[in-house]
Formats: sequence, C-alpha cells, structure tokens
Amino acid sequence: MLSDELKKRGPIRKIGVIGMGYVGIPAAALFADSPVFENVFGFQRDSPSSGYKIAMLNRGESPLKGEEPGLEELLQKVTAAKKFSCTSDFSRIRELDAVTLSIQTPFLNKEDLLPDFSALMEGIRHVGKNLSPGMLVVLESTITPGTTTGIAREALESESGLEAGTDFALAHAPERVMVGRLLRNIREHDRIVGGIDETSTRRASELYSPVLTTGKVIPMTATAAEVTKTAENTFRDLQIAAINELALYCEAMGINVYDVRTGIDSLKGEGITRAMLWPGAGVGGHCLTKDTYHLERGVQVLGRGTLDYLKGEPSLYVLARHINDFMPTHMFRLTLDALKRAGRKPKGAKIALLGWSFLSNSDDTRNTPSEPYRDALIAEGAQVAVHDPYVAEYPGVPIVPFIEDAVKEADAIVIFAGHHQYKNLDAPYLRNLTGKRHPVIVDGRNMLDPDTYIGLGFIYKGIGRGDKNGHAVVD
Ligand code: SAJ
Repeated sequence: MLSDELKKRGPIRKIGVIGMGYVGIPAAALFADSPVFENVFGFQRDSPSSGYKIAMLNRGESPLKGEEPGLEELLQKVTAAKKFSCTSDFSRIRELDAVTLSIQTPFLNKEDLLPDFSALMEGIRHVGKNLSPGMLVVLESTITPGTTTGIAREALESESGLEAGTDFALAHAPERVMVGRLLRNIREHDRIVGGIDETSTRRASELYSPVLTTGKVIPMTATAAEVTKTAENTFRDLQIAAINELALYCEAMGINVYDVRTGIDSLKGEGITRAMLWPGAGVGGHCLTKDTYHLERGVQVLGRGTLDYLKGEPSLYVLARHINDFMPTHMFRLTLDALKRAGRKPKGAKIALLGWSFLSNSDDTRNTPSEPYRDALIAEGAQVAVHDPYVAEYPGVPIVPFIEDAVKEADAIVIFAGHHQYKNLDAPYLRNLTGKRHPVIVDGRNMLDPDTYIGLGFIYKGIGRGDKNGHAVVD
C-alpha cells in the first residue's frame, strides 16, 4: 500500500528538481529555502547548449535572462547554506524523497501542433531508473490531459518495475509562473495539485504547502489538473478572440471598439463580469498559442470518441485560435488599404515595423505575431525595417537599434507591440523622418491618438477604429 510506503519513508526531506529553466530554478531555490526540507538537487543535462548552467548555479548565480527580483540573492543563500546544488548525475535521484520535472514541452512544428515530449520523457526515464518505494514524482511541465496517468505513469513503471499508486506517488502540479515574477508567482498563486489518487495528492500537497505564502493548495485529480492548466490559457485566448472579433465588427460598422468596450465593461454588480480584454495585432507567446491544442488533443485522446458536440462544427477554442492568428493578416490588409490610399503599392514600399516581441515591454519573441505580418509584406515585395527597444536580435530578422533607422524614408509606420516607447511618439518628427506628404500609420495596440496623425496628413488605420479608418486625407 502506498500509505504504508510513505509512512515507512516519513516526511519529505530530500527533493530533486529536473530541468534548470525558468520554472525549475525558482522552484528548487524555494524548496531549498524552506526549513521543512533538508536538501535540494537541481538536475541539469550537461548538454552543449545548457550544461553551463550547472557551474553557474553552483556558484549561486542565475543563468536566467532578464530581471528576476530576489532570485540571485536566494540562490546565493541556499548554495552558501549547502541546501541546494546542481548536478548532471541523475543517479542521485535514488537518494531523494520527492522529485519534480519542469522540462519544456514545445510543439514539434506550427503545422501539426503535436507536442514534443521527448525531453520530458528523457527526464521521466531518468526518474524511473532511480525510483524507489515511497518516492513522490510530480510533473510540473504543461502537458496534454491524460499524460500523467498515461505515458508518464507507463514509463515510470516500466523503467522501475514499481507500480504508481502502490509503490510510489505520482501527481501533476502545473507551473503558473510569468517571467519577471517567478518567485512571487510560486509563493502567491494558488497551486493546483493533482494526484493519480488521493494519497498521491496528499503527498504532493506536503511538498508544495511549505513554499506557499498567500497561495493555497487546490487539490484535484491529475487529469483535472492538466485540464485546469491548459484550459486557463485556452479561456484567456478565447477572451482575446472575442474582443478581436468585436474589433473587426466595429471597423466594419464604422464605430470605435474602445467606446463599446468601455460601455460593456461598465456593467458591474455581484457576479456580473464581462472580463473584456484588449483587441490587438495578434496573440503570441508560448502559452496561449499552444495550450488550446493541448486541451483539444486531451479530449480526443482521453475522450475516446465519447465527446458529444455539435456535428461538423469546429471547436470554439480552435476557432478562437484562428481568429487571433488572423489579426496579423488583418494588420497586413489595413496596411495595404492605407498604402493604396497613399497611391503606393506594397512592392518597393518601405515599412517601419515597430515591435518584434510578442508582449508589451518584454524581450520575449516566441511566436511573435509580427513575424507572419513581416513575411506577408516581404512576399509582396515590400522592404520591412524592424525596430524593438527590447529585442537585440532575432534569427534572419535584422533589428534596427534606433527608431529613426526604421522610420527614415518609410511609406508606412506599423505598431505591433505596446511598448512604453511607442506611447508618446513625436508625430511631426516621425512625419518629417518619412519625407512623405501622406505617410501611413497603422496602430495595432491602441497606442496613438488618431486625430493627431490625421491632422498631420498621415493616413491612419487602427484595430477596432471603425470611426477613424475611413477618414478624409488632410493635405
Ligand atoms: N494579448 C492581447 N490582448 C490582451 C492580452 C494579451 O492581444 O488583452 C496578447 C499579447 O499581446 C500577447 C499574447 O496575447 O501577444 C499573450 O499575452 P499574455 O498577457 O497572455 O502573456 P503570456 O502569453 O505570457 O501569458 C501568461 C500566462 N501565464 C502562464 O501560463 C503561467 C497566462 O496564463 C497568464 O494569464 C498571462 O501570462 C498573464 O495574465 O499575464
């Protein structure tokens, strides 16, 4: 019986975290900082691309890019106290009471949207080979519903010869961290903890409770935890798609979507919420662009054909993905319409693309919506100069350091990211830089005041600005 094995083993004292990335590192540091636990190993493959992290972490230095408040100090503290060390020797897993896996699960490619679990399965096999009775295994990676009780459980059992739920505890506790707030998120967010059985859920709760400050453990089954994680991002993507579609409607009806948003949002009262998000040039990142497809695969695999749904209709959530992925195309069409009004064809035109990262005031470029937009313009023979104050480089895409380098002689200026710097651009200065009587300006993130630009002779287009997009050109 698992409860007997856990009783024999006693409370969790020694922990392992596999995958020293932006999820594993803060998790390991927080476990190590808890007086409840005795020792934490961070496991990192000594691979050419990330083996360097091992030495860095053992010096108490964080290999993560960008600001992570408190992380470096915490790593210094726990390494100095010899409560945390990093190793590539996976055989040391056998010394542990609990091990978590925070290994990335990217999609193989954008087309078939099949997740690449190879790195995660390699980590799982390492655990299986070193598993002993009474241990707890927790998957933190974002995974397709059905993975914990499916391929993960099977791999652990076949590698170890032990049985999940009888000899060892197995659970899924999805990460909910945002870069820039890693430690705070782990301490303050509620933690979904889903075991393959009650005993596993309880054991996993013992592991996470000590690191939570304001957050609480929310227990459920492993599969419910997998669905919670993927669906919480699916719903955010859906909310964004809902207001993106409304923005397109408002453009077609000649009204300002932001007036409508303010109006709808004014409906207040107990339990009344419309959770209106913001329309924009598209949805990027590695969460919202993927998690819907994890959820969809989950219901196909686990649902085993028992799903009762509208015959022949696409999933609402996949349709939401398609609407959000349409927004860069809409930006492309707005640009071409405006160029046409300026008497220009895209061929040979110069476009200043402002914003390459997928998120405002961030350097994160994963799945940026700016990329399909740039590709479409280049296919039309336009020249695209990309500027982004946070992004220094991107494979195959030259990024100019100064906005002037992008805007000089440009036929169109197009805003894709809501970076602070783009909030108060100097319109007359920009117009002079273009050297055009009627330069185009396309605002993908509601950063600009349309009348300022229209009054200067710009040809303006804005997402959701049906009230301005057909404006008369001012000479
Ligand atoms: N976006 C919009 N309109 C909005 C909000 C976002 O177009 O109203 C776009 C952004 O420009 C970006 C994309 O959507 O291109 C994603 O933005 P995001 O704010 O959702 O940021 P992410 O992708 O980093 O999402 C993360 C997720 N966190 C985790 O997975 C742990 C998500 O669950 C969080 O809700 C989100 O951060 C957050 O709220 O900050």
